[in-house]
Amino acid sequence: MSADLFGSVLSTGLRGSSGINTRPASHPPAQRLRLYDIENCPYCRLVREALTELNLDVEIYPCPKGGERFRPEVVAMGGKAQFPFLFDPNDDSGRYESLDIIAYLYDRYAKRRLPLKWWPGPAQTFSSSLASLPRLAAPARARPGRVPPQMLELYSFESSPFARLVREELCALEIPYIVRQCGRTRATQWLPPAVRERLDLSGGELPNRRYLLEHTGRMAVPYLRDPNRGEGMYESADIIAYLREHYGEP
Ligand SMILES: N[C@@H](CCC(=O)N[C@@H](CS)C(=O)NCC(=O)O)C(=O)O
Repeated sequence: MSADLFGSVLSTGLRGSSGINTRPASHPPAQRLRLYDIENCPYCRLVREALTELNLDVEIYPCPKGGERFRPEVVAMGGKAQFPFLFDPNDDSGRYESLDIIAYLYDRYAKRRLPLKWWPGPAQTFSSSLASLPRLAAPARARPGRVPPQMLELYSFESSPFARLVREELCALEIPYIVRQCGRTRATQWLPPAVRERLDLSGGELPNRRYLLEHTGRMAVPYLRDPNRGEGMYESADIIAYLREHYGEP
């Protein structure tokens, strides 16, 4: 296991089962939400976990340190460069503050009480800060990259240690992308993909998981779909190499 992956696994472990299991929102938005974030920001992680837990696909606009691509949009919309910032195109509203954003998502799109785990907000923030530590050495500052004409799509869930490595690259290159949520709804989905395939347990009722199974014959994350080049691929290392080759600047 590489040091990078080890750090990412540690980060996942520090958040327990957060950002993995899903109970889909009962009233999902008509238009996709937009999250301006920094990959290793502890506050942003909490919001992304809640989005996985509600099965809400989201457009991510990465705003790494030193980034100049999307940070000005946040300042223009909300008045300051603070992340996370959620823009909801369904009512043209924008909001800062991770815990407020999470409360908004549950209230507006799930129409249910905030789950108990979110009540001690500062404890969640503290644990998310610990989870950021193993990734402090990861490349986090903006590097020159090109924005694809059509948004890339990352099939994943927040706490996948492999998906995190891909998101770190997308963030550093300031490439916007759509997260296609593939959270788990059944205990058998915790088994490794190869075991599930052998036992014919792949799939599940969530549309994005079904999409992968139908279009690729497998269900694993991360999976990157690039509509610009008609490509789709598994394996975090291959995805990162692909991003560098096609969207990084030499
Ligand atoms: N209380 C806020 C804290 C947000 C915060 O401090 N975010 C940091 C990133 S971790 C930030 O926006 N820093 C400014 C910058 O990166 O330029 C929340 O929960 O959302």
